Amino acid sequence: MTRIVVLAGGVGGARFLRGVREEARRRFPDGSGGTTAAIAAIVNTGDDAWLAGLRITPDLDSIMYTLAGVNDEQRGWGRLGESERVSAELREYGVGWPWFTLGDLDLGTHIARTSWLRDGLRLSAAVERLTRRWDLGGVRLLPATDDEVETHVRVRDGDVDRELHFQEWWTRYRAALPARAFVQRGVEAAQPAPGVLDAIASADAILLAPSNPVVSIGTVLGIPGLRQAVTGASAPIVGVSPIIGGAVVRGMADACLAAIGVETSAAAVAEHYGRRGRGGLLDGWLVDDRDAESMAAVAASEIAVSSLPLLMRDADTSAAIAAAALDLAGVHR
Ligand code: FO1
Repeated sequence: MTRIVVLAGGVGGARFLRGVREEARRRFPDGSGGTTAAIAAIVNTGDDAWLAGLRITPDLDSIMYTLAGVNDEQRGWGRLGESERVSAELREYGVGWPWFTLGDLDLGTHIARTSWLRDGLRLSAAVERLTRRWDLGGVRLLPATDDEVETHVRVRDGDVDRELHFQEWWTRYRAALPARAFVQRGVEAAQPAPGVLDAIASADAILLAPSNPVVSIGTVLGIPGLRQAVTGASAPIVGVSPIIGGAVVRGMADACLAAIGVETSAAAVAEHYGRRGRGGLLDGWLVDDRDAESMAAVAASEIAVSSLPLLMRDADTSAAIAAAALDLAGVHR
């Protein structure tokens, strides 16, 4: 059985995982439309928050809804056919964040998760129960950690420094307040969630989804022991550039890159991840055709590189990217 591990954040991670699943079905068919491959997503939980008494886990939910086929493809988050009657009531009561909408169907997920957490389940157990309801086509979702590690953003607001929860910076201020630093609160005491280290150790390929390199992939790798497990694994590590044509595809990832002094380019992100064996992660790197000029720089650091269209329009384009990543990882049929 071929084991594929994907480190992922929200929307980019969700679309890429849909492609990995589709390509696995083609490359390792099980004869009934599924795949014999085992796909495990190790998902960022740094965007998570307590809101209106509920535990919200945006990246896990984006991936779950997308793989279940019930996601709002246009908006990029939340449920298809959503309504917002409860959130209107919450706003009237002044409960929660008025700039962060919890849809009625989405609230079903948050209430179920929170009730299980209140019963004493760990996040990974709650995720397992939530995903049991949907058919994710065999993809296993693992939170990077069960511990509450939330990303906060240190911003300069006028002449004062203050820290905002990532979601406030991202959704209320649209990342417009210049970020001076990202802080993962509580990360020192955090541990990888059950199953994470085993999945990494037994992987045949480890893929970095085209998610935010700083607050998604970076946060996953920042969980103590995780980066070492990944760089020490026997599997090749291949990343997919989240930068296309020198720009980010969606979201405001360039604001995050700027905050850590990384140029918004396919080559700069590869350099940021670094060459495996030289303190970095990458054995391979996929760039978009529009960034083909960056291939020489990446190849110069002995990272295998190939180019193809990286805009994930649909399952086919996403599957083609997954195919290129698996090829670069040397995982063939
Ligand atoms: N993003 C927004 O821009 N506005 C929202 O009101 C919003 C609500 C929301 C509720 C649940 C959820 O899981 C995600 C939500 N998001 C919203 C997206 C969220 O900020 C992103 O999915 C990630 O946290 C950033 O990658």
